[in-house]
Amino acid sequence: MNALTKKLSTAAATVALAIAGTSAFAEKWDMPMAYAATNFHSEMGVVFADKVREYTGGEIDITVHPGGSLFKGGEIKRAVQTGQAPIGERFMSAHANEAPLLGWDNVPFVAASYETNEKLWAAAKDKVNGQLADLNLVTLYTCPWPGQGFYFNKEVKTSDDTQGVKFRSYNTATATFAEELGMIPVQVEAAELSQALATGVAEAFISSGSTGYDRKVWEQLSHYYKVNAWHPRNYVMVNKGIWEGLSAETQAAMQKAADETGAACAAKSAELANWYFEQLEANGMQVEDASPEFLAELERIGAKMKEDWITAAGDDAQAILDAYAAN
Ligand code: PCA
Repeated sequence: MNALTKKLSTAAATVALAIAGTSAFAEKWDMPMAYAATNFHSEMGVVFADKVREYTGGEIDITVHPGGSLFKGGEIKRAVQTGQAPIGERFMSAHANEAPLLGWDNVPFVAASYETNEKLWAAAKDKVNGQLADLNLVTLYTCPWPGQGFYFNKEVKTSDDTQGVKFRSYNTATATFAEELGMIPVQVEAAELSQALATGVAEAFISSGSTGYDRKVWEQLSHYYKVNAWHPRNYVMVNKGIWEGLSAETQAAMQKAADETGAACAAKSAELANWYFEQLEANGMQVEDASPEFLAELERIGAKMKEDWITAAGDDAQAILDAYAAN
């Protein structure tokens, strides 16, 4: 089956389900995911699919397509919104250019640990899910990446060393961050990161140890600076119309699978965070804390980005930060 026929057959299955409005027959769902098959997010996607099969008694049969193989990362949300794929996974803050509130987990230094990130999600959840519902999406679970830090091909002590560096960004906030450091941002999906580094399209980026490990970036890069600026989340979403066509029983079974998988995925992320750094080091990279001077610069930029986010996302953003601060 080529990609087009695959998409068409998924669309046909989706339409059939929407028309039937019932859960009386086994339904095959393709689930596009953006990251490497061996990445924990993708492995947890498979765990989720297995649980859904089990808890729905085989009624919903999800096939995971990792690595942007069915739809590229940047296409997944639209595919699910339009029902071309009934379910999919995407990096939430990638949508912040369209809906600024969805950048809630990408505000530097607001929630720099797993624990505080969980608290921030608790404060943000209802508003974020409401925003996604407006985009015709129902969130089933979210899962944090390890903390974000900087990769370079040289030692970097302050922004004097970052001027003119070609920087791979993964959303508008990281592009802004790069510009504030005098770098030149270019947006590249994780699936294309190794190629971007190998061809010189990018020579630095911000991410977790996880993506550096997946993409073997030690082949081009030498330094990783831990910053833990934020823990951005992926989320698994379902087309709202398709979700509403499921019986309450099927919805509950899927939500149970999602709740269990979301918790397991967050625990896995925390468990692997340091292991990834060890792998970067074992492959010759220097993994260090950012210098106090560089960190102070990043914190200054972060404070400005927080204000920009509140301006862009409005009262809801302020309400999320207030609720977070109150807990
Ligand atoms: N890895 C993803 C998003 C955040 C992360 O840690 C990436 O770099 O695309």
